[in-house]
Amino acid sequence: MTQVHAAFPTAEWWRTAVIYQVYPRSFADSDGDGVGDLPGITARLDHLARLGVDAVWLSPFYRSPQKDAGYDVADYRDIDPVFGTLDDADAMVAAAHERGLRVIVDLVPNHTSADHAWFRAALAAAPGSPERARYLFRDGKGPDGTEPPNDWRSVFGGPAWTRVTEPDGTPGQWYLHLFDSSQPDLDWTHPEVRAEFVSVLRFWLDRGVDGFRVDVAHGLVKAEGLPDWGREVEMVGGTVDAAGDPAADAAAAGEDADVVTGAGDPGPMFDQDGVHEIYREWRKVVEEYDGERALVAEAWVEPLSRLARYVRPDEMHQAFNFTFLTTRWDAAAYRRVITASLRANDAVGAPTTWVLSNHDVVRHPSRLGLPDPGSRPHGIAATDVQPDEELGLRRGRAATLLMLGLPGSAYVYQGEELGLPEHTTLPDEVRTDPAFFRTRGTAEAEAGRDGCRVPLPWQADAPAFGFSPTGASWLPQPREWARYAADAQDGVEGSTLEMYRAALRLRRERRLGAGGLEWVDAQPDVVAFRTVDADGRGTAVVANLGATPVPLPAGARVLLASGPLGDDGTVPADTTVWLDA
Ligand code: TEU
Repeated sequence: MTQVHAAFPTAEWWRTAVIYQVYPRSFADSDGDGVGDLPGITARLDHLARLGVDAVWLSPFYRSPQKDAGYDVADYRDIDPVFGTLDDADAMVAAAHERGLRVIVDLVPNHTSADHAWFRAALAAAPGSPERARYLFRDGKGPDGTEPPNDWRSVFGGPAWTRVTEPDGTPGQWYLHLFDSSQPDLDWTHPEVRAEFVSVLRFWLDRGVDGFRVDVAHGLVKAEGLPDWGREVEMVGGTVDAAGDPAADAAAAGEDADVVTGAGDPGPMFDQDGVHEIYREWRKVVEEYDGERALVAEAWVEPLSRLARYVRPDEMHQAFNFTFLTTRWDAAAYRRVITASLRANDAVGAPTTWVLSNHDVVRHPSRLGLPDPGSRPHGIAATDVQPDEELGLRRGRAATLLMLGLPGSAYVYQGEELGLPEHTTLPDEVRTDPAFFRTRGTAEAEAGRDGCRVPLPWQADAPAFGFSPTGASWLPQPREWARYAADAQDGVEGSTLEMYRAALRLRRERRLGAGGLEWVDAQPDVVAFRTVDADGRGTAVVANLGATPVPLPAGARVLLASGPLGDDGTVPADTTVWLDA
């Protein structure tokens, strides 16, 4: 046995928390307009308390034209009418706290919406004006400025620059947007931008939120002079160069290059050293408040040792582990990513986080049901190869028990506790993701992220499966989802919902989040580790990622399994068990 991570006795909540991601549009709709809202969330908080999570993170609910589902914020201090009011937000936070659930809100500092008062003022003002200085306006290249200022591409496809028409009607300057053209990037060298976000942090801290998930945390600062890059940017799974050789990037990326899923050079737009200064300032702000408020980095940064720079003692508290999320269904790959994650975070005294699904990626049961299990397409359309739903669910449950047994903090994306698959046959007419529109008809065409954002099924027999009182739903739910409905799984032995509840209960009772981790010798296709709490109580996790059953250790007492075990006391293929050990 090799110990790679030591147990610790007591800890701040964010070191071990299981955090549930609510995607407000799609969680629960109280007023029947087909879009989820804050009163809907409040009314369903008992589901989360009963599930046994520690905290809730909500994707953006701020005032927004919803061009990127709320990640385009027009007013950081108000709620979009589609989601409710500030009073509804206060009521939701209070109701969560009454149930012992902490609340993390989403902060989107890299860009505003084009509808934000600052950007409207910038458009109305002249080149070189103070109003434009808060964003990244530049003159175009070429004799008439008809070429973009540099060669950067948007993460959602197409150029990262859009040309404006000046107030006098002439073709004018260009502004930078790493995402949609409706999401102009702020200039974080500007003191007003910095001051504004500290003020926004305080606004929500004063209202009692427990922390912030920081969107595109690696993007705020750009390299001086905005130099050309000569490459495409693809945030998830790192960067892919023109020659398409991610392996070469990985080899160059440092000591844990073997677990890098493809990144190397982050380019002049990401992971610049200057971002860390911003988070040091924010850390000081949140520490002025009581109650261990936390900052979580959404930073697609690799290798893991580089990501760990965001969670140094005076910066953020957690960073999403996307290297784990993008790991293929392969035991050796899981062993490597787990070891590298724990080592990198232990080196800076931060907890490791674990995540399999969120609102940007194909749901993990569907990814694991693909011919290349665990690969990560940018959405799945009806014309694409379809995942094997049954196999995917089996592996998805096994992956979940593997994840929830690990020390540190884990994220659960709404609906994964129901075993929900991706909606893989949405018609193009209902899609809303800007990545779909910006890549449409190109060689890089993406179905986009709508398929993981379909409203939740609560009741098998109700209109819209109980998502809304009227049966309205902003995206259609597959008819087969009746069998995934929460009420169809409640109290049903072996259901995915009951598996999540049992896992979270055991995780809490056995303090798995604060446990150490030692690898147990096992067959090549098996991930097996043991964790021991501060009182010496051990739990073993055995995940069989191979094709043949493996025997349980002699005398093992099974606590929980992701699927039926063999009559002969074996762990079948694509199954994880937790053992008292
Ligand atoms: O995501 C940043 C990001 O990396 C994703 O855009 C990712 O590259 C993309 O989903 C590829 O599949 C954050 C938010 O999570 C996302 O929802 C927003 O669209 C984006 O920022 C812009 O705010």
